[in-house]
Amino acid sequence: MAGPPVEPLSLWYRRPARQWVEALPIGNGRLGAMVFGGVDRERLQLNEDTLSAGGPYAPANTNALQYLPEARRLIFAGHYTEAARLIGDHMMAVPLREAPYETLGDLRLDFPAAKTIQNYRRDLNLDTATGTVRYTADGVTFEREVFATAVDGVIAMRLSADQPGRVSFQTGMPTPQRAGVRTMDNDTLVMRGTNASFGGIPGALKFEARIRVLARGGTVSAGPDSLSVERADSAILLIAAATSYRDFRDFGGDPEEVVTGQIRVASRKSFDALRAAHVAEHQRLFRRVRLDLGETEAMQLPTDERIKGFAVGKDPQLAALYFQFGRYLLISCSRPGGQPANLQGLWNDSMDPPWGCKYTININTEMNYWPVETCNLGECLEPLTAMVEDLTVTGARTARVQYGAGGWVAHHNTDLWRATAPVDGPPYGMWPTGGAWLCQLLWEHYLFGGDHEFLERVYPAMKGAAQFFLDTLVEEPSHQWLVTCPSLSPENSHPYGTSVCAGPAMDMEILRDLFANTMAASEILKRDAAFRSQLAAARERLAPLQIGKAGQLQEWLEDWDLQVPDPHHRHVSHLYALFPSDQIDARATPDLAAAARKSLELRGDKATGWATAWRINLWARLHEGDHAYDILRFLLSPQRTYPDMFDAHPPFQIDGNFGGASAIAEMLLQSQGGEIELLPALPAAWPTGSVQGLRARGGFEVGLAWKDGKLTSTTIKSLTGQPGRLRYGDRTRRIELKEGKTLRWDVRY
Ligand code: FUC
Repeated sequence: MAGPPVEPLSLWYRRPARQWVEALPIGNGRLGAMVFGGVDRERLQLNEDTLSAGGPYAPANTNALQYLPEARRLIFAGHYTEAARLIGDHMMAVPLREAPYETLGDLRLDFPAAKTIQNYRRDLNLDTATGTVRYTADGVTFEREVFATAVDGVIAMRLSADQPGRVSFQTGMPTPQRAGVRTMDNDTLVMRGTNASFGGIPGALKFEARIRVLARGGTVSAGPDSLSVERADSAILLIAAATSYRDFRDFGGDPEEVVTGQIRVASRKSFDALRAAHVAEHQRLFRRVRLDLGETEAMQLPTDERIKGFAVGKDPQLAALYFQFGRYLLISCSRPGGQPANLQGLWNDSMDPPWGCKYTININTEMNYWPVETCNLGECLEPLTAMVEDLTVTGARTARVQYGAGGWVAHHNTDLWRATAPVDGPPYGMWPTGGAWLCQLLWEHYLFGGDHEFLERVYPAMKGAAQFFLDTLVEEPSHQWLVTCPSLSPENSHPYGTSVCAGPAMDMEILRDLFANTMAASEILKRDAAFRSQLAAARERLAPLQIGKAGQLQEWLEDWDLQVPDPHHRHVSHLYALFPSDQIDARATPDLAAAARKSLELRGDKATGWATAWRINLWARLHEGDHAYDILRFLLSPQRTYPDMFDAHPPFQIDGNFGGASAIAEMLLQSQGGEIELLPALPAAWPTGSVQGLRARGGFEVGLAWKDGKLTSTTIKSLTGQPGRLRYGDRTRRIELKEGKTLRWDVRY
């Protein structure tokens, strides 16, 4: 029986994947594959990140504006279901759904049948971002290595054997797309197709995938749509794919030119050279953070068995593996030039995936990017930044058409075509604060890195988002607070038959951040003083955080929390103020922190994958390490983690992986509210350990070591030369380091 791989940061199994959530993901930010590792048949399920349905479209509802005053009147009069009906009839996007993201198809390799299989193992090495399948069939040991390289743009796979002339297989490329497959030049498979339509929007994209087989020894022969390799010593497969998508307005790219170019360049390099460049690029990002939570015997077991045992056993390294898997996934699905991580990152085997496998921006997309700064992967934010820039264009139209407002707005979802109008139905879609929340991630990137040019770049997006709300906030009748209306507290029904309402706490919290951040940015950039005062005045008048009669943080303007139809609802939107924001802080605002805690208790610990991950981040912010860990045990159980470590909503949704990685970082280091707090929520389950390379606001890189639950040493490197303050328990220490300088702090007891 095969034992574990040498590299402990590996996922590994003693069986091929039987279902998709057992297969292992690889990706170069744009092109991805799920590797099944079969013995008779290898399956690589392929994705290209611009292969969505449809083409450019403008879904804003041109009738909506005339109904806006009536919708507001009904809401303020307490006629919520009537308001929801009116909104559903007249104010939703056309079409009502957005463009789904779709699979490209599969690469199949069929191998000659074998009688006996021994020592089977497949693994995914997170440190080299390489998948390996190894087994002995009838006495011959076969090996497949596969990776997706961001350097050369292709997926490369090598098939080899320990005896000459034993590598034989036949290829196939099945796909549910409208596409044809043919062979070329006796060594290449070409798939050409056009994307699907959706909701009356015709498919506008062309796409092409190419697979070139380079065999050493043996023969390669071509049939009409498949290649056969017979008795080779080894073979290399190079896989490229592209669509004609250039941006949300332009689908005139030439996919053939892209893929032929990539295959041509990659064919001239050896497999080892491709791999060396790939590994170096991956490790440039991946190796920035090291986490050691201790090692136990459980590490000898395959990953799926460890997931089954995590909740009950002692396996701290599995939490470290989960953390690093989150970082691995972000590097693999969100690189400059590609699309942002969607609901499944990059990996989807369906033409009709859950929630369209696109961008749900009322939590899920933001959660995907929670680990980006703390876990030292700032570059991976770039696709999201670029998407927000697109949304300022499409969202300006939605603001004008549906609200008669300036600036830009994005509701709860978007897609490849950057749709911004309210979709799916009033209780989900009628929420204008999605774009504003995305802007918070851009500001955080500035806080963590101090990149002035970046702030220059994103300031117009922040300003435009704020402008929309200056133009659309309205006075609510009881206190004359400024509120959003119509809106909702994401997807949670209040006691009056719908979620549609005015001024939910989350909106107020997001806008307090958006306005404060935009004001701060305008000051740093020395511009828009008059606009800044407008924001300050409006911010003062936003509805405040309120504590309800159960001592909970109120989710709505009214104290409805105890009368809701679903008291354990997955969304904990009003707790945005505690995490990811810092408006509620365990030390600075203890009363509000107690209220947030009460709300968390009322909601309960167990929820869908992402909602479970959010709860862990929140408990970490309350400095409750053991409680956070307790919920992590649930997240890392088969109920919320598939055998391949993908998060189970269920079904698979990648946000839980990213939220979980973020939560582990929050347990070890926090930097909101002007202090860098060391081990703020360390659970008893991790008494001894160390971490290097976590990032803190103010431009710091932090290393920590602890023993018997106590911090022993800290190294802190300043990347920007800004001053800061360290905290460990009650001890604090001011730091002033020049840019690039490191300080070591050994705590004495
Ligand atoms: C939101 C959540 C669901 C799901 C979907 C993609 O609507 O409420 O749980 O995650 O996004």
